[in-house]
Amino acid sequence: MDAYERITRNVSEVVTEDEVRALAEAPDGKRAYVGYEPSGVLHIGHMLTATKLIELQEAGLDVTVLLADVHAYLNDKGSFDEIRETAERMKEQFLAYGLDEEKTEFVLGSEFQFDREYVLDLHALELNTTLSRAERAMAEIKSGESAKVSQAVYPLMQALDIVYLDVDLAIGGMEQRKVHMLARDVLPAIEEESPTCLHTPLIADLSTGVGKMSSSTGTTISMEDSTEDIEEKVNAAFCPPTAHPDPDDDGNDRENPVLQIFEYHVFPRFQQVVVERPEEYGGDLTYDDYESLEADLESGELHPMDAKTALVSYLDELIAPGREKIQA
Ligand code: NAL
Repeated sequence: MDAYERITRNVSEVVTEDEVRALAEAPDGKRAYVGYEPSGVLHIGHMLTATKLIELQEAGLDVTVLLADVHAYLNDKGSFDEIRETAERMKEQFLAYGLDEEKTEFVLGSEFQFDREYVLDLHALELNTTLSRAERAMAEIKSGESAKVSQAVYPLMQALDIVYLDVDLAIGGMEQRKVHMLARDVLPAIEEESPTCLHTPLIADLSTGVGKMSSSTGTTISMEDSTEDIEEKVNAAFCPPTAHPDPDDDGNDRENPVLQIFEYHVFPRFQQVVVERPEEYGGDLTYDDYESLEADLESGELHPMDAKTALVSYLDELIAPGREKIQA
């Protein structure tokens, strides 16, 4: 795999390809970053972008993780003091997940977002952005029903952070794409360059395969889960013997979340996946890439139950170090 393939592996969107190709040609000293609203415990959505950061570190990039405490406050996630406390715990969990300590810089938003110069630049962006544009950018991020002024400021600060953290590549889930597009449009008001972005896919709800997996509406997997919790959730997951299930009764698109977790979480971190089976059922199956596992599930060679059992043990291995940190 060349550097460009590795950097863009498993991403849903590259903005723009030419810009990422230029980065891939000279990754040394280049910096990628993701921002997270601090919450006490990492869940599978955080882990998905963290896996991408680990791949980027392997490709030679440096990484900044922004613990976006002020953003979480603006998005109504609690008192500022509570949020600050959870940020520290989150950092420990990211390191336990496998981010390279030498190549990762953790920054709290509040370290620079109250600086006079930052605040003035923020006001410049406010002057250049309509309320409706800011509101649209936040549609897939904001918590609560009614739009607050704080939620219009939020995406502008996210855009400005890209300038202040001096990063070359912004990473986020697909729900961040409208904020990044806003950033590409408004930043030229204060900077000459627009940020290059990579967007990672969203994983479907575990039990239905519809929509996005989320802790607020359904089942998610987090670093707090015991092995038994993971077992229970994965065993109950939607896993038809296909990667492309038909729409549900209401006509909603569906995915196979078990396959998605293999593709986006397991294969990027393990050279090889072994599905253990008793001799009488054909013995162990060994996969060097996601595509061959998917093909075997579709052909019936690999039974969904055996795929789930293997998924539990790989997910557990990924989560175990963070779980120990949480319990310590
Ligand atoms: C991500 C978030 C907040 C601030 C950021 C600043 C720069 C880059 C990325 C950032 C959190 C993200 C979320 N909006 O929904 O969790």
